[in-house]
Amino acid sequence: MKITSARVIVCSPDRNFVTLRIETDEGVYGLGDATLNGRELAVASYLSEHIVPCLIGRDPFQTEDIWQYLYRGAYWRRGPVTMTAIAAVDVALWDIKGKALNTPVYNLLGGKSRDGVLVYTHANGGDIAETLDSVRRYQQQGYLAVRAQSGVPGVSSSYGVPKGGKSYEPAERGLPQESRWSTERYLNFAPSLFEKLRVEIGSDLHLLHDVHHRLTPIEAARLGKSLEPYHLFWMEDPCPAELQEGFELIRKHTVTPIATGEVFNSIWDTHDLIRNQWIDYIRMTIVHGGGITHARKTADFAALYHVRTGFHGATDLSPITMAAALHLGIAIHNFGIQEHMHHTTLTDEVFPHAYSFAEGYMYPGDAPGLGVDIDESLADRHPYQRAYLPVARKLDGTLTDW
Ligand code: EZ4
Ligand code: CO
Repeated sequence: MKITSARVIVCSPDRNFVTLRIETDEGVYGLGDATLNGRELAVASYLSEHIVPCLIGRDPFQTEDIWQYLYRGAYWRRGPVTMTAIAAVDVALWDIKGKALNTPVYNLLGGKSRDGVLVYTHANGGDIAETLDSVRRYQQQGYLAVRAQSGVPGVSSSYGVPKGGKSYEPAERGLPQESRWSTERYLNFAPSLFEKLRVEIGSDLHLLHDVHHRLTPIEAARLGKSLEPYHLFWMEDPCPAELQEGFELIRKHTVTPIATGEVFNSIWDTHDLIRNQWIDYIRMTIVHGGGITHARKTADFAALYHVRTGFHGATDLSPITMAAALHLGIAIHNFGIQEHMHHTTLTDEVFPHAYSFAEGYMYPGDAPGLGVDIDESLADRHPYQRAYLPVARKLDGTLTDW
């Protein structure tokens, strides 16, 4: 089997997505997600200008060699643009392998290790009462794990909380929005959110919370300690993780489990965090971390240190990445939980898929390959629109981590 052509499809069915479609001489094609939120066209051009010409004529079954060729062969390694482009190729090739062998991708990764993939979704509200309502709604829909975010009193906008009654979407069309942040107000407020949730909801529901890189290690240590009575499933991204040893300080002070890595793009970003057991869950996504080939290696490395997976699964990860995460998640032994933030109906129509949700778990489905397709005529009717993630400033105007 040979790769005969590949092309990039950029569309915006309610939000931007970049998709790579690889064709073969046997008529089988594969799809890979190449979406990097707010930097979409950089990856599209990396693929079409620099990668696609190198793929023609190669054997699509050689996922390892092609991965090494694109990683080592480029000389310039790592970084979100490069690793997202490599991921798109890698995922499309696994899709082709599955279709050519007439089997779901999870069978090529070791087969099913569990019945279903535990997922969590996002509850949010402007205040504690609204967040409580939102948590209850998802619990009624069958979710066993819910991430809770709430507006912070005295801060005009908060991460994870939608404006104007729409569902929450991190990127917005136009130029970057500016949001506000106060560590002091947040740290004073956050324990009262989880105290109320535990009093009203009880002990069984898994509660998660995303700090979104806003704290220093000692501030995160205080937060983790103050949340211990409410036994969170995890505290996510407590600090920016460029300084991996910062997590050692958090770890010394609290037993609240820690998840990080949604902005990582290589196993090297996880190295110290995992081998020192400073984290409990690794979130590096298939789409931004070099595809199924590299995510599998990272998960296997993590398994040695009792670290489980908790892959990023926000709306900027297309249904192709969601499917890839479900196939990998059902196969690996050290799976922890999968994020599931709902795509809009229009996004789901552009990417028809075999995966499904029932009673707290998701299932990749039994279609050959990844089980996701793209409706290109519908995609064409929703062209790319420039969009960015917000930036955040402290109350005095200092730019801080969003
Ligand atoms: O901010 O996906 O856990 N989920 C998140 C997301 C991220 C966006 C960035 O593109 O933190 O909301
Ligand atoms: Co997050």
